[in-house]
Amino acid sequence: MQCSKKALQKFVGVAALLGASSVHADYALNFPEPASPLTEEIYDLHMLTAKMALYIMIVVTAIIIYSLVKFRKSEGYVADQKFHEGTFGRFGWILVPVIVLGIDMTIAGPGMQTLNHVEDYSEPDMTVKVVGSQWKWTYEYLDDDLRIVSSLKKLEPDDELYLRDVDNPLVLPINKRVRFLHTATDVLHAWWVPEIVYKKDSIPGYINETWTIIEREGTYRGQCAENCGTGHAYMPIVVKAVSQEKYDVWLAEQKQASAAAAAEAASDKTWSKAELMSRGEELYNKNCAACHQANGAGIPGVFPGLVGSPIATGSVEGHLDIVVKGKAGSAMAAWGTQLNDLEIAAIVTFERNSWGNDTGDIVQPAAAKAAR
Ligand code: HEC
Ligand SMILES: [Cu+2]
Repeated sequence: MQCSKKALQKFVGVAALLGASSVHADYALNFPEPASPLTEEIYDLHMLTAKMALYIMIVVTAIIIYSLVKFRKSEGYVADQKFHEGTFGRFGWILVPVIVLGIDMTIAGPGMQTLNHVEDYSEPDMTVKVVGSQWKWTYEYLDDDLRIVSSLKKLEPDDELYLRDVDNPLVLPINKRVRFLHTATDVLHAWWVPEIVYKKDSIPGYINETWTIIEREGTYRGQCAENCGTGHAYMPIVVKAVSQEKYDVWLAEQKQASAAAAAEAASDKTWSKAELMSRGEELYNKNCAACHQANGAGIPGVFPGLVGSPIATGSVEGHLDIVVKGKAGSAMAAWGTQLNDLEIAAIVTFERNSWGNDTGDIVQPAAAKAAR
């Protein structure tokens, strides 16, 4: 009795844990409704194989149940010792593989066709380069000279979109053929949005290609599908598909904003410490806190703390150097390619005057420019 009581306690404990767990998932019986011709084909293929598996299961289960009932020993059934001499016993071993092959061919036909469509690299209407990094996505609109950095939106665990929302979604027009070029800056990632596009790995130094034509306006969500380190769960994907008109308006706004930011960074204004600190804090939390932590303490043994660190409290040049150029062979990226001079100056000023670091240094954009 003692034992089963313990087991019961364990069960109740696990059930309570599961019940209290605040992480939500979309529970549905099937895959999400596809929104592009190719994902629709893939979905149909899935339905075809699932249906065939179901039919086979029904037939096999029926034969097993029938045999168990019909030929049971209590009915006095005696096993047929001459089965292999009958016609079925002789030719059944040919018949069964023929049926199996027939089933395989039925799947292989549409399967081949879908594969051909996956590899159909016709001329696109627009191209987006999708770059995976630990732990965010960067989208480069190659036809429009626009870059968007998309990272996890911090939400409370009880929020419906916890771990599924980003600050800047990828915005795309519907009914246009979009080509995605996939690559990564550090380790393998995979950009996967099941409703609109199939999955291919993002590999540092290589370019992979996928394509889509989104047929319905809407918000489509996905996740990185290649285990890429401790922040793997923190790089969700959000694609917003809108009409061409809305897309054009959005694009014009984005271009204007990025031109304004570039002009601001290039101006030879001297920034005050307060301005740099407030910008720096925001940028630090967005870009650096995933590894170095919001309190600057880092994660011992993995990501160095910046509190009193030799570089963050040493020479300004050394500090700018590692932020601009990164550290080869480590997770520390070269931020010079992702942030402008003003942004780098603000972050470095912030790191040098926060969490008890009190170098008093005010780093101006010109210094960041010189460090490139
Ligand atoms: C993906 C994780 C990651 C992110 C994000 C990241 N870093 Fe780092 N950082 C590292 C690692 C790892 C090192 C240690 C590199 C080495 O020396 O091997 C490091 C080192 C540093 C150092 C030197 C610390 C010392 O004293 O050794 C500074 C300064 C720094 N990072 C600043 C930044 C800034 C600024 C950002 C944001 C713009 C940032 N890091 C974002 C991982 C990260
Ligand atoms: Cu990833």
